[in-house]
Amino acid sequence: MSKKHPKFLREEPKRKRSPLGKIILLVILAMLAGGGFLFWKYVINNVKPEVTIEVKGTVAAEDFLVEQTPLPVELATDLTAIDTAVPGDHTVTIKCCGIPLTSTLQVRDTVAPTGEVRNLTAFSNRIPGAAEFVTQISDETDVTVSYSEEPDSAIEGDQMVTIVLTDLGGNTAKYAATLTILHDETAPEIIGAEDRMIYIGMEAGLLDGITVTDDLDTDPVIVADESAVDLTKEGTYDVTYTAADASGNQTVVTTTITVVRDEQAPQLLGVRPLSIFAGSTVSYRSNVIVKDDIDVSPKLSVDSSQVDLSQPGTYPVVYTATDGAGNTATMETTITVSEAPANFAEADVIYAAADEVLARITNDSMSNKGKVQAIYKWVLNECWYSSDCDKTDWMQAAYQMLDKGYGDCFGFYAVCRLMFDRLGLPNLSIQRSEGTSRSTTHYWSMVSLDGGETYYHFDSCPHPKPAHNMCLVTDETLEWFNGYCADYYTYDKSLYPATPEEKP
Ligand SMILES: [Ca+2]
Ligand SMILES: [Ca+2]
Ligand SMILES: [Ca+2]
Repeated sequence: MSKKHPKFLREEPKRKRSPLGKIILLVILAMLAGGGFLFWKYVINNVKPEVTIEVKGTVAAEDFLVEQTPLPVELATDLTAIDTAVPGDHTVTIKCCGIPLTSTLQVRDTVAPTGEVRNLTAFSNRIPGAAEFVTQISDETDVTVSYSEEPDSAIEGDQMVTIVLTDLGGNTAKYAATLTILHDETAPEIIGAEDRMIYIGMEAGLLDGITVTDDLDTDPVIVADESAVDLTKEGTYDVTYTAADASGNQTVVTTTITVVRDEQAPQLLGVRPLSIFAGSTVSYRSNVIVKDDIDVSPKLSVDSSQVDLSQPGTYPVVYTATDGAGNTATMETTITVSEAPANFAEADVIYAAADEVLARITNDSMSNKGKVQAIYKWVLNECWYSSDCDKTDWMQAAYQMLDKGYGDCFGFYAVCRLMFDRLGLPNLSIQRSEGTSRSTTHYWSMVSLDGGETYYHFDSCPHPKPAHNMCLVTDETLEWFNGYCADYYTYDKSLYPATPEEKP
């Protein structure tokens, strides 16, 4: 028997994996599969497709992950650059293990706005916008205000309106309010627009003292059109005032402005030294008048601040006259206060005595001229001349004439002055100038019959010269009398108005 060579007999053993190898292989495969799964789960699929936040909310990188992971995760997008105050979508890139993955950040406004509304009253031509009803709005985004339905301007009175607040997220809130519509068809009224005079160099102040009122509009407007006025040039110019209410009703008033030049100070007339008894009252303004070349009513002010009427003494009194252009004239005089005598008569007693006489000799139907003539006649008939007359206080001298019926020229002047005052007739007191050819003084009055426009001389004191009447006479008459009786009526004419040339 032949022996097979083992070389040929021996079959190739089948190659078999060892169990350990299989296990290792399986483990490797499992590891690869698991790694892939983990990679998919914790890297590729671990980023949320979208993330939603409320406006003005905050968001961080981990908010984009489905599951938190120890793997390196970082934001490739700068979240601070995203405006979260406005609703919108933003692409955000997150790098997981260096792999960029995208998500969408959804910024949403889901909360409706809130607000406070008020009721409104409006004119039919000025229907307010919806927003005017809203006094306060609260929301995280911008809110628009609208009517749910436009108001009907034809409806007079109240109507309900619905105000709608809508935010950027489309959320709405509705509020009810009352709209009261006024139909105004009456134009405003302009008060105080009168022709005026303005001095060159002064502010026009065209709206000074002018008011405008309206039946319904509490705040009507007024404008003055002064385009035609030249305040630097004398002349008369039109000024048009236009007032309008909120409904467009208009009132137009045209006035004229006279621009005048006034550079001359007013004239103070009748200022002279005053003399009274202590305890008496004094009216500084009576017997003083102010005349101006332009201003028909210049102002008079009196500074008697240094006077003490209770203490005998001589005090300064300063008169200042000011015209509308601001020109002023000043005159200083004195008031002498003397110790009152025991038989001093009170003012009310003196007034009563004068009024009693006036009631007898005058009546309401008489003209001022008639009343002045009645006084003149009464004095001539009822009073007699006596040198016994104290000149310290004209009121006391007047009372002596009324009570006892006598006095000197001062008494005659005083009692007539008192009666003029009681009748409200403007009058001035005149005293003969010192240093004339006459050694004595003399007193008389000027009296006005026309409220202070013009003055005439009046002297009721008897005089030996026959056939003269000094009731309401002119400057010329006084001059004529001086021709017979030198300096009898010589006085400082600069302190008194000239009389008219004709007798009244
Ligand atoms: Ca909102
Ligand atoms: Ca009106
Ligand atoms: Ca003047």
